[in-house]
Amino acid sequence: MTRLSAATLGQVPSSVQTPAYDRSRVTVGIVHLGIGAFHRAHMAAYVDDGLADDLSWGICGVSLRSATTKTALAPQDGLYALGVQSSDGLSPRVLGAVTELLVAPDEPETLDQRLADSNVRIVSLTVTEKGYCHDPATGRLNADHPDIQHDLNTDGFPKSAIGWLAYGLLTRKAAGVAPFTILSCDNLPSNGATLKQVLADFVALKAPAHTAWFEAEVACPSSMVDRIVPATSDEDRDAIHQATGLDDAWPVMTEPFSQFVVEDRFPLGRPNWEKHSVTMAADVEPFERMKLRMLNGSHSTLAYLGYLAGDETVADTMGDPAFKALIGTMMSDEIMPTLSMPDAIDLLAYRDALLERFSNTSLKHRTWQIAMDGSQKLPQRLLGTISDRLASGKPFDRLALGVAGWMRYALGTDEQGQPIDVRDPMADAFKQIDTGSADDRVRQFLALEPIFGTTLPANSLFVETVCAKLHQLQTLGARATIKANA
Ligand code: CS2
Repeated sequence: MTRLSAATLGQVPSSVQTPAYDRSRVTVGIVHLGIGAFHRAHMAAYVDDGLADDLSWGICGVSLRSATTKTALAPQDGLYALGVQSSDGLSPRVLGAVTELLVAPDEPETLDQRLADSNVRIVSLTVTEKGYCHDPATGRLNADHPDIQHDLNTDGFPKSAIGWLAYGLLTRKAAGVAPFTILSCDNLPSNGATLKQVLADFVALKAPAHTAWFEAEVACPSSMVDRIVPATSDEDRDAIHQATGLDDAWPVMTEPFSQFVVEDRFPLGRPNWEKHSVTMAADVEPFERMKLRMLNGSHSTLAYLGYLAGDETVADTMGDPAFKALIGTMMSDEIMPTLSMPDAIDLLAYRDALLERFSNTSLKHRTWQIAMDGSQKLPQRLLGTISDRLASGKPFDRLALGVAGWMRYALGTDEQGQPIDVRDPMADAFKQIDTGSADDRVRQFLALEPIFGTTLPANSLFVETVCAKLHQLQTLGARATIKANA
């Protein structure tokens, strides 16, 4: 079988879109930390579009831990297929924007050189919520995080994304090279500002003499990123092989929808994204909040309750009319009133499009995958919305059910008594929650301050509502609870 690579790219059928530029002339202008499936299906596609106009924005894709992406893609010269799946079938495209791959722990010197290179003008990152090593409730650096402790105490190369960003910035400063622009592409509220604060906290501890310079000179624009990208399966690899005639060790699969809203603040320049369907905006925050609360808040609620009810994928959850109604009403009645959007945005249409996207049966997006890292996701997906509802004296029952669903899931045993593989940086703390009544358990969960802070747990209406929902889940089970709350 022939493997996809620069040498075999010409064998791809003409119906499959391939890079519309001379890849051999592309130079690296972007270093991306966290070269996982999401980046490869989202930002890399916009960068690929822009390379036809300017060859100086190639991507050096960096893995901060494992070598699996490089092992899969280096023999393919960084090429891979993006499979867009809709009810009309699979439409693949080969992307060429990633021209170099690095594994930080294996080749730190090369990463150091790249970050110092004045041709690199953007360092972007998709390291997931936990990669920010912060306290999700406050948005500040968790200086006790083991990787941050390592990075603060070493004179050598760092481990964390935060450590690498600071390292790269300080190296450039020492060499008189202007700082790169840092573009966060993670699902965090005000992701640019959050990143800047976490980095400022780090710089204040690591290089206090440089805090004023960091504050004044380093730009961290915010972005709203949206595209559903399930983990790739062997079935997907087979489908890509069928469609392209070539073997691809790690294609990425996605939906037709894609959205990228970027705050336009790039002191050293950027690709001409506005020509390629990116919304360049002065203020991204309303879009971020809309997406985090509507899409991701719904996703997490679907993931926890759906997993407990035995739904393997998000599309399966939408197969239950009561569940679909519950999520639709949660969005229109409990989330939408908390959002204030520019006039051109029709939130009801956005909601309906989300229900459609969640119903895409050709995407196998596992509830278990979305359920991961709940401790890092809950504040921006559900808790902020609940705080706003409480402040305006409005009901928040379905949102509270989402929180109770997370608690029921995080207890680690499903409704058949089988263990749940709970992946979360705080999983050890969940194991300490003992088997008491629903009320006892809720109180123990709410004592986890990095997630809940101190204000919500002191609100008796919030506590009572979550207790009632967890009690319902424990006595009726997830499927009947969904029906009762639809
Ligand atoms: C999902 C997101 O895994 C998750 O937590 O909610 O990855 C979601 O698919 C994306 O944010 C969609 O843009």
